[in-house]
Amino acid sequence: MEGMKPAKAALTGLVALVAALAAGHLVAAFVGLSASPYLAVGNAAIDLTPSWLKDFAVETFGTADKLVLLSGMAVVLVAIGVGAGLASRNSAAPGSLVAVLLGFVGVAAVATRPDVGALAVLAPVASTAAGVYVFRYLHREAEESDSRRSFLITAGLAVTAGVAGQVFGSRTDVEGSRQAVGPLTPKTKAPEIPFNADFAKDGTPSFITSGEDFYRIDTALSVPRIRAEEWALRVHGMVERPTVLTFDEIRNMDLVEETVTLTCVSNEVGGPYISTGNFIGVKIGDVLRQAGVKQGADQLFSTSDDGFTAGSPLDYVLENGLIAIGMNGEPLPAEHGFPARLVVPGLYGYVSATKWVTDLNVTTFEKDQGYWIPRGWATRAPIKTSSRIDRPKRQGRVQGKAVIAGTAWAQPRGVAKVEVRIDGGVWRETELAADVSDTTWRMWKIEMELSKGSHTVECRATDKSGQTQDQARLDPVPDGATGWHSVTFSVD
Ligand SMILES: Nc1nc2c(c(=O)[nH]1)N[C@H]1C(S)=C(S)[C@@H](COP(=O)(O)O)O[C@H]1N2
Ligand SMILES: [Mo]
Repeated sequence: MEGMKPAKAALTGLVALVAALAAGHLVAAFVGLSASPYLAVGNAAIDLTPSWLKDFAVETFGTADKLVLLSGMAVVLVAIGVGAGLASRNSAAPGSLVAVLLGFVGVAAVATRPDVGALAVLAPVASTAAGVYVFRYLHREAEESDSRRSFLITAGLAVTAGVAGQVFGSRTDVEGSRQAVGPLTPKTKAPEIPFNADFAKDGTPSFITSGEDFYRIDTALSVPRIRAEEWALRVHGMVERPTVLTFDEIRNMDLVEETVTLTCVSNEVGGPYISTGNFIGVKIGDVLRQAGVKQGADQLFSTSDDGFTAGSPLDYVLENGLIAIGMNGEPLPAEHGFPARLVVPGLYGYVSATKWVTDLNVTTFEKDQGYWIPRGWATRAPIKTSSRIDRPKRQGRVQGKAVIAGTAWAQPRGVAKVEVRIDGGVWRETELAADVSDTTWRMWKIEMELSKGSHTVECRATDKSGQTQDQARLDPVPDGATGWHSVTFSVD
């Protein structure tokens, strides 16, 4: 045998690879989409990524980090597929071996996924079988004069299988389930947001963030798709009466509505990971007191459907935490935790705000550690008093009088004062927008007559306990960034 032409050999590897991924994706549609080898390997990679690399990825790509990861994996896989094809010009053995080895990686990744059952390994097994079979088949066909047809048909079948998997896998009708929830009527409504709670006209965010604009941070490559009818919340651990609550049981309890600003610990100074919503739900305290918290417990350990965990100080969440089922008058958006999530004003999201929550374990900090703790983040993380300049933008241009505006937050202490200074001069107090609640952000603005040319503005907030935000520049790791936000702009 003289060996296959390189282009054809490469194509053999590539089509076999696509067939393998597609077969896995199709089977995953029936055993849980996150069993799809591609997604499972991606998710495993996220969980295994060292903290420094993860921090780098978030810093560099922001919330596009997942897209970057999936694209990077695609590039690596294509290289492996092409390489395996090229290495198999004289025999199908090397390519078959590569398919089996990739299969092992897939099985290992799926077997360690917390959100799929035992049947899930069928997906990577199907992937491996399809990869080996298609590779050997195309390898044989390649010798025929009319091999083009076989390649086209196989590639077509593979793409169809992959698309079918995606369609079936996403068939869980989350939207339908959200619609079916109907209106959520809180017994106590959040106070009406006054019209002067933001300075949106002057460049601050609007006080309430819409579902689409709400920042999104999570480790999930595919948004968990859970119907409210199939969802339940287990309450257990150091409690007298462990219970399981259905969605209907929760919605029929006394619902409260609270306006809360959520904040991410990985926000850089001046960063965007902060938003405010009207959350509807039940007090965590109501649920836990019904279950009867035992002496000695100090942590509420919450777990999501996809295996993310967060540990919150028990005393604090008993008083302040919500099991939220609604946001801004509607059931939670799927990306923000439908059917239910935790919301604890005053704590960063990673130690409190578990989305798609399915399990509440009353425990101790000694015994259990949340997802981010072994990855270098602090166990206890109250929100730091902070402020941000939203206008002018960096390198922005201002005509005439300069309006400087932004937001400040210090949940749950509340914001008492925001000051700005220009070019390191004297601090000047800004005008604060209406004070909605100590658990929300507060907008501010100031109008200034400035000389033409370049200027740098800095801001700093003081909370209601009298604490002014730290000037020292600290990175987000391990418990939130500090430092004054500064923006350089020019006056024309
Ligand atoms: N299931 C799950 N819940 C999660 C996370 C996650 O990775 N998985 N991330 C947390 C973090 S770090 C933050 S800041 C908030 C963000 O909530 P949002 O995406 O609704 O804004 O969710 C928290 N809840
Ligand atoms: Mo976060």
